[in-house]
Amino acid sequence: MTTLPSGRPADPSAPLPRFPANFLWGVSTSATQIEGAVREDGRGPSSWDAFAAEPGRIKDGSDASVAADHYHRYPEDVALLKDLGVGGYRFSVSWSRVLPEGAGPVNKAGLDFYDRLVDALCEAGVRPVPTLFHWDTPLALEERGGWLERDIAYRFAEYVDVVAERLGDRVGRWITLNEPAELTMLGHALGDHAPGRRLLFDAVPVAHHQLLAHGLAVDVLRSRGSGSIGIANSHGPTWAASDSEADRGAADFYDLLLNQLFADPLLLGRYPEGIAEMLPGPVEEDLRLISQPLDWYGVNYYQPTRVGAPDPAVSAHFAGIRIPPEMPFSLHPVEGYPHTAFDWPVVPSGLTELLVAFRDRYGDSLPPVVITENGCSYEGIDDQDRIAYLDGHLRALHDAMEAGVDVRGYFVWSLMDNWEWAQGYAQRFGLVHVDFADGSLTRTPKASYGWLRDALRAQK
Ligand code: IFM
Repeated sequence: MTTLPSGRPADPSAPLPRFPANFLWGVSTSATQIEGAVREDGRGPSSWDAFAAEPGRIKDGSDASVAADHYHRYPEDVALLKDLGVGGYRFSVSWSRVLPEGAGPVNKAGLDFYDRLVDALCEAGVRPVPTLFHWDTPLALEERGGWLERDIAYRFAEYVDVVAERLGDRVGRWITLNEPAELTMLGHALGDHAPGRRLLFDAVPVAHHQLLAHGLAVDVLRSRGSGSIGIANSHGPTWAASDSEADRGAADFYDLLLNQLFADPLLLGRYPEGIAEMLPGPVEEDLRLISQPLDWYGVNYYQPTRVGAPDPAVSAHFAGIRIPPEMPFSLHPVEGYPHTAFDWPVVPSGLTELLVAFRDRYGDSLPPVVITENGCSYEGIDDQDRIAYLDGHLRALHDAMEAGVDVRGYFVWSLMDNWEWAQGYAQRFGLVHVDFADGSLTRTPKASYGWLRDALRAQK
């Protein structure tokens, strides 16, 4: 039996604690990572298509042009969701499938795809939970400056209106954006993700423009009658590498970048000190839009980060991310915990710590929380490590609820193995194995799929 770092032995055969009867159980995916069909039915190119075509950008040299071919195989995938017994399915809508140029003419065939998917989900009794933007910026907009330009927020709102008009009669819950922190930091500050810009702190406007886009989208969705809107932000505890003042200062700064920069404007209507002066435009006015009340707050949790003062010897490279020496911090290994195949530390108690800290920081301004992503990369179909991971994190989530955090749902990342961005097909996050090696893309439910199905049945 593995001992999980919370100090509790993981015994995934022991029943999970009971979650509330109306708790929403689900799984998540995103368009670029599973759909494929990138040149079909009028879809326009995205920033990730262009990025993957640049030599050396993707670890295994792959691209997402076929991915898991969900575009054609969605009926089989919906059947897997139904059999799993989840109540919700979080997927993303590809902006460039709906508006190939990012703005202007609507591609009816692209919208038809999501219409069919939503119908199939409703028919299967699975609630559709679309994310309106999961990193795949239409290339035409990217070439005009993308998220560095304020204009993109308004184009996003127009696109959201098109999607909401078509799907709003069957979609009850919307997610505006996925992980704006990663698009800002990995895509624009460090250049490891599309669009590959290395702007360091000049990337901060990208954060603001995404949050503005979120606020405008909330307006649009409300005007279309939606009463359930959230965002999926990635958060994690930040641990100082040592007790030294320098390390604690660096950890606080990292916490500000990863957590407060994206949560404070939404939940408190202000930016954290130290950032405000880097922001463009009429920020005060924008903040009124950005901080409109949400129905729930989505948290993607994977791991805590150990942070120290700048130290080129430590973090020239860490967990696949290059930290340039100019950054005012270094990232250190989180030792004493198991690690996934992606080398991410497995720290279930970090989820409890994070949620309790959020409740303490935001108090009544924090709406009910939904865990919109949590999962791990492991090889193999008999994935006992993934079972231990999910079991440990669900117990940690329950601990947070017992400590008084209002949590209403939990979505596993991910339904199936997929294209893990700059890592290509090397990292497998799925409950369902996809055979990329022989090109058949055969779906095979893993042991974790069976475990989750049984766990969900036991909750009924
Ligand atoms: O695959 C990603 C997903 O697209 C966003 N959140 C983290 C996942 C694992 O890296």
